[in-house]
Amino acid sequence: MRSWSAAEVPSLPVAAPQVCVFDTSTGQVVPTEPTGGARLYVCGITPYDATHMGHAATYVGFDLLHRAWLNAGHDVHYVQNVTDVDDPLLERATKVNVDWQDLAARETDLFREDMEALRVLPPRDYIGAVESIPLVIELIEALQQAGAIYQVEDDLYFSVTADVDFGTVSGWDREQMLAIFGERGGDPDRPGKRDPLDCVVWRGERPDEPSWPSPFGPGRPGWHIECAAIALEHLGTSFDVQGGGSDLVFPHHEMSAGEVQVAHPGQKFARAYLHAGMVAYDGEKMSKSKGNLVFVSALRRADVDPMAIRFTLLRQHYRSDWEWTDDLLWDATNTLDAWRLVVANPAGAPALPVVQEVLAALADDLDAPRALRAVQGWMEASRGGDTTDPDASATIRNLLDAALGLVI
Ligand code: 5CA
Ligand code: ZN
Repeated sequence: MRSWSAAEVPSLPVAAPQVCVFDTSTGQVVPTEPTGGARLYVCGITPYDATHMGHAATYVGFDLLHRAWLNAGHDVHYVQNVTDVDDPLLERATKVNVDWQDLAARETDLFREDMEALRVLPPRDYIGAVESIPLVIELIEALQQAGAIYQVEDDLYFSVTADVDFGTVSGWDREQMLAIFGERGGDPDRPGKRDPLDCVVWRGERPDEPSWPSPFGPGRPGWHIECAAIALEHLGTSFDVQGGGSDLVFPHHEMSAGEVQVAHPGQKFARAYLHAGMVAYDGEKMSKSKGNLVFVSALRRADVDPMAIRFTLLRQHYRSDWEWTDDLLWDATNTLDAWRLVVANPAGAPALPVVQEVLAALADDLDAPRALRAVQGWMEASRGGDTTDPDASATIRNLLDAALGLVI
């Protein structure tokens, strides 16, 4: 699939330190140690509605990792999927009476525009589920060889017990898993399953649903195997970071990891699993299914500066759960205006210590709020009359752009 275009990343006077991130599977901040380029997979959208602030926060969060690695001198191989065939997309297309492919294409285009406006650096490989069906079939065949697949009516299931490490991504116990599996696309109560937690990898053809031919009969891919197959093909095993929102910890990331690890015994799926916090609105998680949404595209149409949207998102730590309010956006808009007035003067307080502090904050589990506090301190010192650094403003503007994707 076509990705979107990249904003230029200015170079900085010093390199960023080694990037450390909070890994869900170990519950610790761990150093990333990319060898031969950093490899990142982030779960992409299911394109049945426009990009909301929750999506935007997640992708801006991982954009900080992308930028931190670039600033540390790594080449970054970033892969993202588009779940362009799945139950929620087909259900919405039927409900609004549009062709599911047209709906997916339209919403994916809008997502690309939103990402460009927010200066989120694009993935090198932007890959749809539909175009990856041959990869999914290949992975299911490998899992069959490993004895980890069985059939229930026309559907194929992955046996979670085949993965000796099952449960180590989320760290959840069975009870927690069973409590949530049904809410997140699973079918724990289906008769004929060997384990209630087993997940569908190939869904046999149903009337009025799209299907593709396969050695297992016509059907379509299950959700988790889509990301497993795409990540495996484009990044290999043991890539550096698997990412997404915290709603994907279980079952999605647990299952994707299990499927790859059973097909490739002895290998890890990813070295670290990063999860962004959930953005709420009106007291509940912002979600397409609940309809409590603030869309990036709607704000853009209302002439809101996309940098003010990005600034609002950056003021929250990527791992926190928080609630979007219009006041946060207005406050970010006012602060940006004030910052722009300060950098209109080329001279300011010494910039180099700020560069170092911002890069250190981002290398320490992508702490954008700490980075922004350092910049705020520089703004106050400069506004207060410290003009000892004649080119400080240019350095600070480059820093904001390179490290935080903010153009002021
Ligand atoms: N296509 C799958 C992933 S393979 C999917 O979850 N799509 S999605 O459109 O529902 O979500 C896209 C990304 O946004 C996921 O990483 C998800 O975790 C994240 N996300 C969804 N809702 C929120 C929210 N309210 N706050 C933060 N992130 C969110
Ligand atoms: Zn995914």
